[in-house]
Amino acid sequence: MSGSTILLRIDGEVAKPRQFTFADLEAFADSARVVDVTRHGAKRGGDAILLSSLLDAVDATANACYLGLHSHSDNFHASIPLEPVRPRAFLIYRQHGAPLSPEAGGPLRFFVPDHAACHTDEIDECANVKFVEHLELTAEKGFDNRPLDDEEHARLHEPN
Ligand SMILES: Nc1nc2c(c(=O)[nH]1)N[C@H]1C(S)=C(S)[C@@H](COP(=O)(O)O)O[C@H]1N2
Ligand SMILES: [Mo]
Repeated sequence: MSGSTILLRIDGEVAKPRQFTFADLEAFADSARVVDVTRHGAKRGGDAILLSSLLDAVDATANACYLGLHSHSDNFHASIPLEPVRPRAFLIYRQHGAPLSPEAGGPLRFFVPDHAACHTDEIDECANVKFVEHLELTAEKGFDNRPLDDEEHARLHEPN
């Protein structure tokens, strides 16, 4: 992956849709960065950019009520209420100074501290979308194919 590869696009209910490269994420101020995400419960470590700082950069509109998290590479999608996660969620993008590895959910992984257990709430562990390429802000709940029960969940995590 080169420094100019686009890692993320943010669109939908935003005034200024934008794409971000690794260099763009590195250019955020220190106040936008979470250093060592294990302090906030993320198991695999790394550093992150706050969701709120990314949303400020695209100027999310007042109509933005849901956050769509899309991984097109493995067709995994979640749509969660924005307001409760906006101040605390972040996108993990770097580990040991390099882009986050696919093994850790990279190049970008969404993470909400204090998420609920899998399929017990809209904001659950399953919403910590790995390989996330696209954030889409919407007024209504959008497409979501997270597992709905234990059986579906077990099938998703089956080695293939
Ligand atoms: N892209 C993508 N993200 C995903 C998943 C997935 O299958 N694909 N599984 C989700 C589910 S159901 C859970 S419980 C967590 C598991 O995170 P872990 O692999 O770090 O344990 O990732 C979530 N993020
Ligand atoms: Mo899950």
